[in-house]
This record gives sequence, structure tokens and C-alpha cells, in this order.
Amino acid sequence: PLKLAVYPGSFDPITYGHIDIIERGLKIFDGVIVAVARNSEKNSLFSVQERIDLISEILKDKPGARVDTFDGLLVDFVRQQGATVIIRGLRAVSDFEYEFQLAQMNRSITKDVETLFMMTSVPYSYLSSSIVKEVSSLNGPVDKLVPPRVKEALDRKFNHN
Ligand code: COD
Repeated sequence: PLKLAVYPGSFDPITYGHIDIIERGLKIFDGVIVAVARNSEKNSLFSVQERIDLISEILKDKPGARVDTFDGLLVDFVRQQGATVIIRGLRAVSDFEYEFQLAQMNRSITKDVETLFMMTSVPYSYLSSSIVKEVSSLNGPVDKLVPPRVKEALDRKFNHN
């Protein structure tokens, strides 16, 4: 049977840090479903649809990966998809507390879904969607942090060029 993993998040917007985790996930699993949480719409820069469009553009040359959205409980979505694993990325120690809480809560809901943590790659260890939005809003360089499509979308949001 196919081994499927869900990589959930806000992806507001997707960065090279996320893409690195997706590519590494694809080496372990037959399929990776990048799942944009609908509950992350409030206080977001990009709408869920805009985030999906950017992600599908990036995934089009990655067979095995696809993008979807979910409402409600993550573990319910994971089971609906026939997946058994949630992939999460870990950067600094500061990620640990939140990730630990999320994984424990999901595990208390169901034992059918396992959370797998992947350490960030060194070049992306300081990279987050929030820092990208801040740098871009101040018209700073984000070329090494996000793909060109995402940079264009950020420039449009912040009325640059
Ligand atoms: N390097 C490595 N990993 C990274 C990097 C990087 N540079 N940047 C981000 N990541 C990782 C993050 O650590 C995270 O694991 C993942 O990529 C996605 O990041 P974000 O910031 O887009 O996603 P979050 O943390 O906002 O996602 C939170 C969820 C949407 C997963 C969560 O809110 C959720 O599950 N919501 C659904 C409702 C639910 O089920 N709640 C109960 C669960 S207890």
C-alpha cells in the first residue's frame, strides 16, 4: 500500500524552508499532501486560495506531492486522506514547545496517526513565513528565502516595483 504523509501548515507564504521539508519527505513517502489550514485565514497576508495557487505552482514538477486544504481537526483530515503520518519541521528550540503540544494533542485524539519531525536544513534554520513578510514589507531582499513566484506575489501585496 502507498505510504502517504500530510505536511500541514499555514504556508503564509510558502518558503524554501517548507519546500526543503517537502522534498525530503518525498524521499521517505510515496506521497506528500501539503495541507493548508483554513483556520489560518484570519490575520493572514495571503488568502487560502492565493496560498494554494503558489504551492501548486511550486509542486508541479514534484511528482508525488499535491496541495489541499482542510477545516477542522488535522487528524480527521489525515485519516480521510488515507495517510498515517504528519510531517512537521523543527528549527530552533523555540519550535519544540508548540510542536510537542500539537503532537501530544493529536496523539491523544488518535493512535492511528504518527507525527514525524524533520530538522531544518542549516541554510533555512532562521527562516519563517513571518520573517519573510517583515523583510518584504520593508522592501528588503527575499530572493534567497522564497521562490520567484512568491517574491512577485509579496511585491504585489506590498505595492513594490
Ligand atoms: N525549516 C524547517 N521547517 C520549517 C521551516 C524551516 N525554515 N519553516 C517552517 N517550518 C515548519 C514548521 O515548523 C511547521 O512544522 C511547518 O513547517 C509549517 O509551518 P507553518 O508556520 O506554515 O504552520 P503552522 O505552525 O502555522 O501550522 C499549524 C497547524 C495548521 C498545523 C495547526 O494550527 C493545526 O493543526 N490546525 C488545525 C486544527 C487542529 O487540528 N487543531 C488541533 C491540533 S492540536
